[in-house]
Amino acid sequence: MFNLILFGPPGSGKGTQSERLIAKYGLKHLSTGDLLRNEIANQTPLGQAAKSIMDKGQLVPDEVVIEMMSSALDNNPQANGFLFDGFPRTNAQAEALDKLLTQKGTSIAVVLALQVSEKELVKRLLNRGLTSGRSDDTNEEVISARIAEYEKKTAAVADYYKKYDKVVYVKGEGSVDDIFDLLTKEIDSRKTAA
Ligand code: B4P
Repeated sequence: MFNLILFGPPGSGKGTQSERLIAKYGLKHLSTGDLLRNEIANQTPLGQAAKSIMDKGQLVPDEVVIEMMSSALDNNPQANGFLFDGFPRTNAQAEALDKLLTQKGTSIAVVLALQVSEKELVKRLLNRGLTSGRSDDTNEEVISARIAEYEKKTAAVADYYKKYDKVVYVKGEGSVDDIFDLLTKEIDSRKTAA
């Protein structure tokens, strides 16, 4: 099993690159953002509670996303590897993910961390907001709040994985194709070594 985390601030290209990476490597894509938006679309109690938090640009409580991720892992027993996108976003989530994967006899192979300037992040998210219909992408104040949440709670997750020497930083600015090439080089070198 090959499991990887695509890491980075909001708008860094996690969703964009995930789609291509899962197609190339046959991994199961688990995006907490997508799972939460699915709950919102289905008007579940979880989705209704999450929507107001997401609309403010804040993180949904750890216990909610951890439970959601635990179910998603259980629902995919045939997967030959997972790509985690937007998860973990806090150290508590990282510890929980380690436990869940250990229970399944596997672990994270690598954390690929996309680096993008704040100016570029805001530009991309406002641009996506023009067409995505995502309420958290249309308001610059909410976008700033999301970036601030990332700095405050999520950036430290990279330090958590650095302890295990699993973090690789990748330049997230440039063409989608060029960034994809950088990511695949990192993955291929680890898959060969594994
Ligand atoms: P997510 O759905 O994870 O949203 P994101 O971080 O904004 O998106 P992503 O990084 O995937 O977007 P991408 O760059 O691909 O989270 C949304 C919310 O859900 C969070 O704010 C939080 O409230 C909640 N949530 C999710 N997970 C959680 C967790 N674990 N714990 C607690 N709360 C959680 O795309 C951005 C734009 O950039 C696109 O328009 C794309 O086309 C463009 N783009 C991509 N690559 C580009 C490039 N190279 N050049 C130019 N543009 C590019």
